[in-house]
Parts: sequence; structure tokens; C-alpha cells
Amino acid sequence: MAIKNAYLLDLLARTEKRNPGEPEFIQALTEVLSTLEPVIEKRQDLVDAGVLERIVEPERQIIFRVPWVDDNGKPHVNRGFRVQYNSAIGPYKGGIRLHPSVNIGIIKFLGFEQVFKNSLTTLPMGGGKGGSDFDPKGKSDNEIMNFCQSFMTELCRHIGADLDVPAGDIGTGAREIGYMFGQYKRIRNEWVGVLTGKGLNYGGSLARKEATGYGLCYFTHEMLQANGMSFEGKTVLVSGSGNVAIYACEKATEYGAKVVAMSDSNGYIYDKDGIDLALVKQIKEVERKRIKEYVERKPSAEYHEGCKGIWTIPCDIALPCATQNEIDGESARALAKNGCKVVSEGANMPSTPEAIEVYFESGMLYGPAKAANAGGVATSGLEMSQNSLRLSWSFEEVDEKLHGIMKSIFKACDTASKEYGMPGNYMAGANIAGFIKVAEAMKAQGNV
Ligand code: NDP
Ligand code: 2IT
Repeated sequence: MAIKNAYLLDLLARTEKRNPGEPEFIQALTEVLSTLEPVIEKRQDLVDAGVLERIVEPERQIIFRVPWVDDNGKPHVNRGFRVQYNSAIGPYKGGIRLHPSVNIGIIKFLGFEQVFKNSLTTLPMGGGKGGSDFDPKGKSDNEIMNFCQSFMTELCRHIGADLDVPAGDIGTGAREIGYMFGQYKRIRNEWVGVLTGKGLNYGGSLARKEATGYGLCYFTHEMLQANGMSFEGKTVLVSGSGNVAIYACEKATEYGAKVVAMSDSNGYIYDKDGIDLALVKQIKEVERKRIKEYVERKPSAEYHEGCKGIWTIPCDIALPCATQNEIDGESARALAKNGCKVVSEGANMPSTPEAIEVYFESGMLYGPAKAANAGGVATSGLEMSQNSLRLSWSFEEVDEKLHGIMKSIFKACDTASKEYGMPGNYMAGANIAGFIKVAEAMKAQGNV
């Protein structure tokens, strides 16, 4: 959607000029601003309070050196980041990404998205994001621990259970969170819920591991039902084979769909009989191997090099669960041509602006990331509540709360899309509903 409003265009131009070399951040910002025009027209009070100028600027950006030593005694230096974007509605909250592509622009796009996502969860959480350009692939456990301890040695000065609560993201799972938690506790000499996604025997929440993928399917189920459709009997593509992808595959299958493909950054597997998820879990969660292994153990399946090809497989529903910009215009056109009717995003910003145009032009249902994948951070919020209460809830209790939250998120997107004259545009609905809550809190708290 093109921005026409002069004030929004000027804000975008000024923000772009102040943040050179950050294309992912500008992409995320442009998408949000492109949907806020009807809000700006109705709510001059928010413009007058300078809310938009403030909301695009992170409250604080921390960049630090992370020195560590590999198993051969060789020193390495990575760069660590934590962007504390917005604390209007709660402590900063958001994951830590460990991937060689990480830079300040990537962390800012993720932090900016997180502000609106967390607002949609109905829980009191502000937005933040962190990470490092460290590559966990091929590292030993000991090297991972050395890195995580060094990362936390600096980060621990800037976070806290009531200040900023990091969690997992790409490359950061329970193992990394465990090492970071141990180091925080050791340096700060306090046992607090400063990270989420912790192990179950030291303050972690049941269902956090499953939450993003399950939440994605709960949201998608609501969106399908509202449009007279369901998962039952549908053919589904799930990109990625990490935390989000695995549990999206599990829940979509439980809903009666057949997931026929998954991927990693090297290639994709196609299994016409439906993905054997126990095998994927064994390869990815237990052995930490590549998805290619799948066809070694299940020769009736196919493996293809390159990750874009997955979008050329005919399907009814696509659930991108790997990384940003993984579906471009060409892939979106291939999906549409092959009859795909629904794209719902487990990853953050997996669709390029051109891909999103294709979804709308071809009448596909589109579940935008900040709404569809909010189940992970929502359950992190539930982990924070359990830590504060010094209690742990059962799997069923957490899962039921997660399900309720995803239903409310869909309703909020649907209602806002109708109220602002764009029925069925859940991207606009998510941006508007997420924005208004934060903007009103910022206005109420004065010019800070
Ligand atoms: P994982 O590290 O568990 O898995 C990431 C998966 O995506 C892997 O299969 C990985 O393949 C693939 N991938 C990563 N980078 C690329 C790339 N550049 N090109 C192709 N494939 C790639 O991460 P998660 O499952 O936790 O995260 C996946 C997405 O979901 C991310 O966008 C993340 O921000 C988002 N998300 C995660 C949440 C969570 O709770 N974990 C919550 C909400 C959103 P490979 O092994 O080859 O790198
Ligand atoms: O993008 C995300 O929402 C996450 N990686 C989860 C963040 C969290 O704090 O659980």
C-alpha cells in the first residue's frame, strides 16, 4: 500500500535519512506507516503529542563487543546488540537472534515489529530485540557456552525482570537461554525471571517451546473460520525446520491438514505422504543436523537444493517460518498460480512488499507476522507471570490461555480492519490495533 499522507511521507523520509543502510528497518517502518493514514486522520491528538516521531525512535540502543575463545584457544570477537525500543506499556520484551546476518538494522526492524506485536498480545509488555552476528552453526557446546557467557557478561548490566526480559529467536533456544541465565544469576547474584524460554526445571513455562507454532495455527484457524474455510484436508507448506516450523507443522497436522514440505537455509524436503514430524524432531532437535538427512532415512521423500523452490510446490496454505524476506514477488506469484489461498506468517517479515501486493491482488488471505506469530512472546509473558507468582501452570492451562490470546488477537485485527474501512486487511488491522494502544499510553505519559 502506497503512502499518500504528506505528514507520514515526511516522517518516513526523515527517518530513512537518519537511519542509513538499514533496509529491513525501513521496510518494516514503511509497512506500518502505510496502514496508519486513516488513524492519523481521525486522531490529530496523537500527531500533536509527537507520538509518531517518538515511536519510530528506539528509547535506547546498546552495541557491545563480545570476545570469546574457541576450542583451539583462538580468540574471536563478535558484536552484541540490544535495542530497547519502547517501554510505554511494559518492560522491554523480545528475543535474541544469533545469526551471521545480524546487524543494527535487522535488530531495529525486529524491535520495531515487537512493539506492536507485544501490544496485540493483551499483556503488559514493551518491545525490544537483541542478538549478535555470532554463527552458532558447527560450534561445540563449549564454544556456545563461552559465547553466551561473554554476551551476558555485558548484557546483564542492561536487563532485569522489571526492565528488559530477553528470550529466544533464530539460533537461540533452550540451550543458549540456559547458559545466559546461569551467567546472569552468577554475576548479579539474584534468581529472577530475567529471561524466558528457560528450561522446565528452572522457571521455564510448559508450552513455551510449542507456543509460536501452535499460536500461528490458532490464529490461522480463526482467520480461516472467519472466511468460511478450515485446515481440514488442506495441503500445507512450512518453511524452516526450527522451533517455529516444527510446532506449526505439529498443530496444522492436528487440525487435519497435510504438511508436505519443510526446509532449512540449504534446501527443502518434499514428502507427498505428509511430513514425518517425529523424524524431523529427531534430526533437528536431538541431533542438530541438516534437513537433508530426512531423505537419507525416508528415501520416498525428495530433497532439493535452494530454499526458494519450496514455494513452487502446489498448496492451499503457506506458513513461512524461517526468516525475513523469504517470499519475494516471484515466489508469491508461484504460490498464487498454484492455487494457494492463504499465507500466514510464523517468521518475522517473511514476505517482501511485492509479495504482499501479490497476496492482496490475488485475493489470498494474509495473516501478518506481528499478529500470527505473537503466541511465542505471549507465552513468554505467561512465563513472566508464573515466575512472579512463584508458581507453574500445567501445559493445558498455558495452552488454553495461549489459545484465548490468539483468538483475541484475531478479533482485534478483524475489528480494526473493519472500523478503519479495510475489512479483511488483517495487516492494516494488526498495525492499527497494535499502534493505538501504545500511542495512547505514550500520550498519557507525556513527552518522554
Ligand atoms: P530457529 O533457529 O529454531 O530456526 C530457524 C529456521 O529458519 C532454520 O530452519 C533455519 O535454517 C531457517 N533459516 C534461518 N535463516 C535462514 C535464511 N537466511 N534462509 C533460509 N532459512 C533460514 O529459529 P525460530 O524457529 O525460533 O525462528 C524462525 C522465525 O520465527 C524467525 O523469523 C523468528 O524471528 C520468528 N519468530 C520466532 C519466535 C520464537 O518464539 N522462537 C517467535 C516469533 C517469531 P538453518 O538451520 O539452515 O539456518
Ligand atoms: O519474535 C518474537 O516474538 C520472538 N522471538 C519471541 C520473543 C519473546 O520474548 O518470547
